[in-house]
Amino acid sequence: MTSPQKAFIIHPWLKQQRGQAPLRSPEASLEEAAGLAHAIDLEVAGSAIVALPALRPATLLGSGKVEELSAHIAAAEATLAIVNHTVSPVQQRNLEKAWNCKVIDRTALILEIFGARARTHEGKLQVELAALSYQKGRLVRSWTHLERQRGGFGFLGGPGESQIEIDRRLIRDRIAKLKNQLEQVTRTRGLHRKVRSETPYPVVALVGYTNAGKSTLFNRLTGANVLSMDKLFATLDPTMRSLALPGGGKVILSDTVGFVSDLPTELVAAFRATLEEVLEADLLLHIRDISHPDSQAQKHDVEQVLSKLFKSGGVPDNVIEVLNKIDKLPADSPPQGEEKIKISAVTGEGIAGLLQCIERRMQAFSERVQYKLRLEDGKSLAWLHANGKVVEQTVEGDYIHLTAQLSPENIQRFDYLHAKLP
Ligand SMILES: Nc1nc2c(ncn2[C@@H]2O[C@H](COP(=O)(O)OP(=O)(O)OP(=O)(O)O)[C@@H](O)[C@H]2O)c(=O)[nH]1
Ligand SMILES: [Mg+2]
Repeated sequence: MTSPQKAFIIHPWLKQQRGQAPLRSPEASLEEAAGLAHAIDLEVAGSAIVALPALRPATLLGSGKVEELSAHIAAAEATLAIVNHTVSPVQQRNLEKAWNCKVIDRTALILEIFGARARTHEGKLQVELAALSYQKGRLVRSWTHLERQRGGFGFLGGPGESQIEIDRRLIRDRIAKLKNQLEQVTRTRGLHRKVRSETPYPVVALVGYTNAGKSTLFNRLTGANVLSMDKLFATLDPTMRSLALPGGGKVILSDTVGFVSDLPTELVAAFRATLEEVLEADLLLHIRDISHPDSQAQKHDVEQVLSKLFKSGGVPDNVIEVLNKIDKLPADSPPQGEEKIKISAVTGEGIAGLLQCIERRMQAFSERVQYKLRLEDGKSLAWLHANGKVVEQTVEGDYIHLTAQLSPENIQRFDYLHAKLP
């Protein structure tokens, strides 16, 4: 067995951020970066928090710091430096020269983890797309001044076409191909989803920060055997199983990729299809590791991703917060979230209450009704979407025909409201 690669982690801490009350301490951010490194089996040989008045365009950090760190990195015998920030291609090259080792930024690190984790065809396509989008952006900026002229052969692109243009085109072609393939996978998935929406089972999705315990809970509830481990981003590919509720109802439970602060935009874009599953769920359980020192900051990050995904400017109201890992809380810890659901996915404490809560919420979709609305009646349509589950919707002439699942109370409410509309 080869010994793990040694990495040195640097967390740049901007002085201007120190004025605001930060959600995470720089120490916590550094620790999370170390967790990310562990997730791909790197050995953390050393680390540093670097306080900065401002970021330097050429080297990110000040020259004195760069030199000082060079000695630390050498002493730690690290062959890789991870900078827990965005690093421009120019900065990366300069730092690599100064430190005589490979330098990667936070985005590249997360991409590496995702690359190592992807198992399904779709997952692999998504990660490759994200990695190429990242690379494309870097190619453009980093190579422009070292363009190599290919000269006039003419068979490797047009005469005089530079290497950078060829590379850029290859990447572009590959990206286009990947997007095509992904679209196909997504379409198939859409068909599956349609089949699912015809079965009257609502979908409940587990969301939350990475390592919060989503897969552990998923396994406990469904008897599945999804990999759960004490490593960030253990799950990448979504999994679904049916879950029988104590009152006899049934839902489809979905486990999926976790979130992390500053999720690279390339990844969010590439994982659209996976995240869309979350968007279409009837109910979201936001699983939180309540024993984590940064629990509050993690909640904030997850809610930000959710409100971005839903374009709602806030947390949608079909989200229930579930406080997990209560078995890890010290006995004398202050009570938190009295009205919240508290569980331990490991010991099973609180699970019965959670199931009851899911059941109660699912009654909102218990009756199937059909409506015919005027095309311009956006208000009624929006109401149905907000208060029930619209399973089918077709437009015919001036009318929308739709099938929805609603609670008996909401059917009455809708009939009342709908009748009153002009
Ligand atoms: N003590 C305790 N540990 C838990 C509990 N739930 C999960 N864990 C542990 O937390 C770690 C992460 O659990 P996972 O279920 O893999 O977390 P996840 O949310 O699926 O993580 P990602 O797939 O990375 O997003 C594992 O080591 C679990 O054993 C709990 O209720 N109590
Ligand atoms: Mg998981």
